[in-house]
Amino acid sequence: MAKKEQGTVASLSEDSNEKELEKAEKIYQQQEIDNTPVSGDYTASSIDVLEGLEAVRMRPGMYIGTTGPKGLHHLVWEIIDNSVDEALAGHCTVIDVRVNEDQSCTVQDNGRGIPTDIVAKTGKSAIETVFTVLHAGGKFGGGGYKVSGGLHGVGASVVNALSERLEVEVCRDGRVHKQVYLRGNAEGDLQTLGETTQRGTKVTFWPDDQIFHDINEDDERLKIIFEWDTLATRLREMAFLNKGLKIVLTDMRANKVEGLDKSETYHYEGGIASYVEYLNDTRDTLHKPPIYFEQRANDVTVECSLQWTTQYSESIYSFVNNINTHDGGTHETGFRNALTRIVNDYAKKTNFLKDSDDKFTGEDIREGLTAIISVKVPDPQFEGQTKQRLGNREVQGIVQNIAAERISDWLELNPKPAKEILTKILNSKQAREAALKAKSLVRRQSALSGGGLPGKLADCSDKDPEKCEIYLVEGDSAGGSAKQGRNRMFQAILPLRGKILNVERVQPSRIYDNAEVQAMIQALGLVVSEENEEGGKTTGLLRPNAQNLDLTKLRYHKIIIMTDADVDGSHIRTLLLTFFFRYARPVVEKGYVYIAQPPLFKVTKGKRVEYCYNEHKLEAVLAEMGDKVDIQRFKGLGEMMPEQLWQTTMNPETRTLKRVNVDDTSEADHTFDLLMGEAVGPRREFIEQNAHKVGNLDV
Ligand code: 28G
Repeated sequence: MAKKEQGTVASLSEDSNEKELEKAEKIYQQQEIDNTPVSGDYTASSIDVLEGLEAVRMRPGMYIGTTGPKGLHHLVWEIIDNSVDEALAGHCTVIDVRVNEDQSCTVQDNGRGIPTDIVAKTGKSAIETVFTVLHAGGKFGGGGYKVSGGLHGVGASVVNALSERLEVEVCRDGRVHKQVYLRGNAEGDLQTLGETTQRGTKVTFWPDDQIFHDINEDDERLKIIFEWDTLATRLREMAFLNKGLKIVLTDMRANKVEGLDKSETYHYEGGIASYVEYLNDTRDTLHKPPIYFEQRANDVTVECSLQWTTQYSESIYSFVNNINTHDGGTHETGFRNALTRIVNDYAKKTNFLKDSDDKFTGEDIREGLTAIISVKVPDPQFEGQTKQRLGNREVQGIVQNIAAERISDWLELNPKPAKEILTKILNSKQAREAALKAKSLVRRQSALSGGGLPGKLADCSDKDPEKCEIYLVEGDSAGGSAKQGRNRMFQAILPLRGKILNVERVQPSRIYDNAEVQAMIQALGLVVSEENEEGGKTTGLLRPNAQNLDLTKLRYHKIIIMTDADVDGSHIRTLLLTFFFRYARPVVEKGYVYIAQPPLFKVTKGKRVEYCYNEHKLEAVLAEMGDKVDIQRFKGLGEMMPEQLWQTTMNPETRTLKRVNVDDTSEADHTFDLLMGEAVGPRREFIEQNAHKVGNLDV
């Protein structure tokens, strides 16, 4: 069997139910495989020869990232961006998005319609220019914001190049105009079809199978199709970020299969304040409605909304020109600085903090806070490895000034909720101080008992984190087999006893009280670096959603969760994933967390032995081997011999690992609240709504 470590999907399960939830599974998005076609004789000199859209078909990855699922959906985002630009210009109020039965996609807006007159530079109509001339990187005709990919608002030609067929219909000046393209080339001239009283643009495209495909476990080529949840999440977000804009999503495929009208409308007059309400809908809030303000300064529009909850995690999401800036940047820094300063000033002024007291730290203040920061910047500079951090220096001061003034105003005008908020903040300050004391106590104790590693860890001999892996194993008996079966050079084993703490329901400082969590923190080397008062570095406490984990202290770059393939096993896996997502998210984001895939069946015929990892594979093997075979079903890891466990699940040459990866943090945040949090009603509802999808899950 080939070595397979490309990730697939991890799943979560509900407490006492054998129900795997597809939506929860979406938290851990499939790791993208970049199967961009490689053209053998593509050399520097041939770049000059490449004309127009051929370049896009030759190197699709350069324009849309990947030719996997992400790239396919990127086509929709590019087309929608043009409609959103038309909305931002004040001419479009409704965008209709449809996935059709034949796996094509239609986007329609009620904007002005793309002009039909000839553009001097190209000698073609504006419509044909938009769809056949590549405008990568720059702004075109004053329309469209430039964003991280450099394509935003000018990507229609890229979509056209990567579509087997694309049809555009424009209603403008009382007439309907239509043109069809095949793989980027106009099939004929722009036609005038007839008269209309409507205005707007409608585009249908059929993604090219020659470009887009995926690969499954058996290395078979698969067609990629549009996914409802991916489209719904992004379109909902778009509607939140552009208040008043109405976006309708309809899945015609579902309509055919189930006879249902699968359609959702996203339309929020409250904009990002509605977004905060949506994110907090399962949390208890300290005040209603969320704080909201919008203000413009020097061509930069700043929009913020914030609301405190009784939770412990901090959920701050920032956007620039409707694009999520996962790594923050100057706008987020400006917001954080303003918040810390203004809350401390107000606490002093109202005598909540005495002059002799230590100030609140930013983290004290942000505990339980949900906030959205959305800025519109004419010429954004994106920095960092993934270009997801805003770099424009001038934006920091602008956001800082606006946020300071408006948050301060709100506190002055709302003394009652302000007091609730300060009480909560004081509480987190005190919990932090108490936990720090307790932690240094624990550290002193463990130093006395010798070394910082937990006793039940069977460590590996190599010390290079890049080469090392740790198996987090459910139960002592499986832990024993794993210890005997492993390669002790680079594989460490940490057996975990019983249920892991549900970190979603305890105060952050209490996670250190739990023995299993404590063992994991020590074994993995989960360390937080904080700046102290003197500007030096000290070790801090793990905090939910904190980004300051010191990854250089991490002892293994493969953290492999190995649990039984049953209800308890999947519950333990969920609890572990919750811990990593909340308290060590950078580790998940780096792609260091994996899920082991132990076999479910062993099929023996004479001397031949086959291990099967799912029912589908079992059927295939049985069909191939014919009758009178012996089938053994493994009920748990503990049933396997050490050698068997090594061969099927731990040997890098033969095992399959699933890599866990988080694509959409805000949606994952929301889903974890739902699944692991305190609100029972919404959780039940969520499970009921998603239970029917259980059949097609990959457990
Ligand atoms: C439905 C799917 C995607 C669009 C417009 C509207 C205009 C436009 C689009 O102009 C740039 C600028 C002038 C030629 C602009 C209409 C000004 C006046 C527009 C879309 C190039 C293109 N009237 N709506 N492009 N022009 N919707 N939706 O693509 O010089 S693209």
